[in-house]
Amino acid sequence: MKIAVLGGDGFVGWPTVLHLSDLGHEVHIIDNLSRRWIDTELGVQSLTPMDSIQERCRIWKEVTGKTLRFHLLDLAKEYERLKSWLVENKPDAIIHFAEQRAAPYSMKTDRHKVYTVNNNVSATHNLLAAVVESGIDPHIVHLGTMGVYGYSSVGAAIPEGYLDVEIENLEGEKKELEILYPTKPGSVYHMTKSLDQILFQFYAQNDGLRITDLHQGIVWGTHTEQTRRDEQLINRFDYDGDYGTVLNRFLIQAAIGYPLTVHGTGGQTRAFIHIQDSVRCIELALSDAPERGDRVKIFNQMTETHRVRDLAALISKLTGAEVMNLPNPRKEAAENDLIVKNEQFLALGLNPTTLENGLLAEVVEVAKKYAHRIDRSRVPAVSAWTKDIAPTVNHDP
Ligand code: USQ
Repeated sequence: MKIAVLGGDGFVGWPTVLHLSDLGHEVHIIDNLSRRWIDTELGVQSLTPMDSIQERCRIWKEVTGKTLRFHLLDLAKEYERLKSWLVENKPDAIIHFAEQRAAPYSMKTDRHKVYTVNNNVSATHNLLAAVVESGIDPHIVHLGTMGVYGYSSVGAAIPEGYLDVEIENLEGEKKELEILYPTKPGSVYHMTKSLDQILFQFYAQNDGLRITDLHQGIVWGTHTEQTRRDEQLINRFDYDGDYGTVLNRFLIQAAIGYPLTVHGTGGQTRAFIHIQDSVRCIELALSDAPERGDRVKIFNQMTETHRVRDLAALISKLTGAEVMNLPNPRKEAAENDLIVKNEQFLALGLNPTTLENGLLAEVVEVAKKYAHRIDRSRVPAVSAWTKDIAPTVNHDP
């Protein structure tokens, strides 16, 4: 297939590009390199040293003989260029990762909220409008988030996107209705992914676009089979308070002797997936495209759930790291349960990589190798969800 990977320079985008290219697909990366600009804005860098995207593509060609094409294009701002690109290139599939993906970054200031909404919602809508206008029929696969569901503990499993409900009509008769699972986003970032769902629903129903939305959990790990092949193919790896995600942060903190930064009681339960499974799920989703006229296909892209304090305890046991309970900079339930259905990917053949010591240790090793690149003062999470929440102070012991 000819596949366009929008956001192909990012943390999940890059390993996906390599995975799909390795499978023999013709892969085009479309990216505005905004994630690299945000590094500059925040004054932090990936733990791992990353080459330019052009250099990464050159190395991949050297290692495998396979060509990756890179197109510098801003999806949210360059609508006409996007449309022309689609008309000229007619991709069979489009993987859409091109959104600002950090919840803390989206809550930093009003400017960051506005940027996240403008960027994410425009990127998605521009893509959908351009696909309709260009008359092509690609399978659009979007990377959404488990966070659209919210984390209220109702004691029931979260279904894959849709909920069957029963309502009573005016005659008092019971009627069945299938609805999108009600969204309850916990940040402006998660809110944009909730808005994306409505855009997808409309364009699937109105224009017959073929769309798959992947509700992904928190990704952990860094290497995939392909990024391991050459030092210069290495994936980016975030440790800072805005972009670093919880499990990877704990592993990096353990590697540099920084106490594990548990927010509040650590009673938050979240869904997780290893980066290797993440790229495999994209492959599986591509193999199971919806037909024109189908509703949006929604998968829960996660393999296991864990409570934050249990993860901290596990890593502490593994590495001897200290655990530190901090005031939570976020507005979120202090404790929640989470049960998630993920049968669709299992039925398609996903063999989950679960949290096992070997892979956890591998991340600690990577972090130790590049520890000299870490600025410890950037480890605390300082973006507060509301003005009355005091930002977490620098607690470096
Ligand atoms: N947390 C800590 N300590 C830390 C960092 C986080 O206790 O040092 C807690 C947070 O308060 C939160 C939980 O860990 O309760 C998860 O935080 P996170 O930063 O790992 O994940 P989140 O902000 O939800 O966002 C990440 C990705 C996002 C993706 C989402 C999937 O950045 O792109 O959509 O995970 S999900 O969480 O399932 O919505």
